[in-house]
Amino acid sequence: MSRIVVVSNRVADPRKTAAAGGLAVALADVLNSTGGLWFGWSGKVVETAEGGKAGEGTVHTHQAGPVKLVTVDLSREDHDSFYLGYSNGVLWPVFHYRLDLADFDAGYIGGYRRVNQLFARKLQPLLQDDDVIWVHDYHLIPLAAELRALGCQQRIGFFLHIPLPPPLILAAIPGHDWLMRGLCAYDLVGFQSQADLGHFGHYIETEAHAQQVEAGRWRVFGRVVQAGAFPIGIDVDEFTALAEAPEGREMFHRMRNEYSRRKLLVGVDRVDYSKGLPHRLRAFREMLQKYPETRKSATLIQIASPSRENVSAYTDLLHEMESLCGAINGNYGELDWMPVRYIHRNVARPRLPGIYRAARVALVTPLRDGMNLVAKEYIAAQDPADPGVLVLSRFAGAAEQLKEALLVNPYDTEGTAGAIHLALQMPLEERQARHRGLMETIRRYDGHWWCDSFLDALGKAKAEETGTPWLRL
Ligand code: GDG
Repeated sequence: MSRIVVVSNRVADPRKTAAAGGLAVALADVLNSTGGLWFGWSGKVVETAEGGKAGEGTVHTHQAGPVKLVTVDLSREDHDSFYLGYSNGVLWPVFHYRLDLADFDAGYIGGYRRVNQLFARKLQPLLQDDDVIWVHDYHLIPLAAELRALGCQQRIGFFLHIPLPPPLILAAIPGHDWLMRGLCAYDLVGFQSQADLGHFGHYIETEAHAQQVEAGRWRVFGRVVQAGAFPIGIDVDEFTALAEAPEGREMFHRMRNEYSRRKLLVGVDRVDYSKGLPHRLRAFREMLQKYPETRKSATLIQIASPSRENVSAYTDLLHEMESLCGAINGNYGELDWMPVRYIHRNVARPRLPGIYRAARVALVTPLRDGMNLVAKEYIAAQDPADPGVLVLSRFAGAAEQLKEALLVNPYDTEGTAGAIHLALQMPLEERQARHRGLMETIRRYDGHWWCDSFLDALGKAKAEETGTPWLRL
């Protein structure tokens, strides 16, 4: 089997996957078994005066068991324009349908391209002829084109963890044609859902006159590109084991004792505007208002782990969350009952399954989400004899797969409030039947299935290139 080279913005030590989570577990397996290489940013920002020119980064190499980790530092200038500016100030909002939050500062794209060129320059000398390269996520869309420009002939696949919006939204990005041309330089492009794959096909057909050769294959920009939907999954066994481990069990019992007189609802999200946190709180408030019997009997624990706090849209969101939680607790709380527990901290991963298992209902209600792994983790952590209910946004990629969840439109406050109420009341038999169906799906399409099916398709992708230069800014 060929060596697998994974490239992503951040790199995790495959020996410490319990801390890093599902994606790292799935990737660690293939990396370990092929003695692979994982390449990305070191997480270190070097002040330009100290580190010299933008676009020059020191490379660090670590051997983590059979896997080689290679990371590169970024200068302040590159980090700010590549990471904060273009990746998280343009691509993240637009790909989540939030044109209103995008900052189309023309300067950012230069930094984005420079860092992709830096990655290509530093990675290329480390590559072997029969390596298979798997690039991850929106930070690195032009990487294949940059590697090709340096003469790399290896098979290169790309997986987009976030949604791809419809063509008219994509077309709002200045330079979208360059970006999408870069995406088509891969041999295989993977999306989370059929909806995203549909948007890709629609974009290249309408904007780039692509011709479909067969299902999932198009002739475009002088070559053939293949694309497919590979919904990401979790390692169900790893997560169930975590729920049964001492820390998971201890957490479960603590929560059950602490909230013995209430039904718990849980939300676990990075603080991000795509997650629909204020909408969720408003729906919960609406439920308390509309169904007074739920007052004193339902408590929502919202874990909101800090994320990208140096991007301004996130600061506004934090203020909105604090004021909504304060208002709900102030207006509805009693001396012996607080409706919302808002925890703006990162909770240690081994504790999460216990919290999920103690919760009768999980609220996973993003406004848009590539997949949403919390939905799958919640299902995996349940006791099949007495499982909780998943309330899931129809706008999460996971909704294409998790049909037995209660699907909601998070923009519809009343409708979501009604679904949360229904979830709290759901009889045991129905909860068990829904949970069985959900469990079957997350087991069949777990993290290993995701990795294997993507790499299998990449191995079979027929690269037909006719030599068109990829990048013209
Ligand atoms: C992107 C896409 C796609 C959250 N809070 C804590 C914590 N978490 C963990 C969860 C889960 C992960 O973070 C979040 O994954 P999601 O999938 O829900 O969301 P994103 O971070 O936005 O991920 C998404 C994903 O990539 C994979 O392709 O599904 O659509 O946006 O594992 O458990 N973990 C710990 N403490 C916390 O407080 N330990």
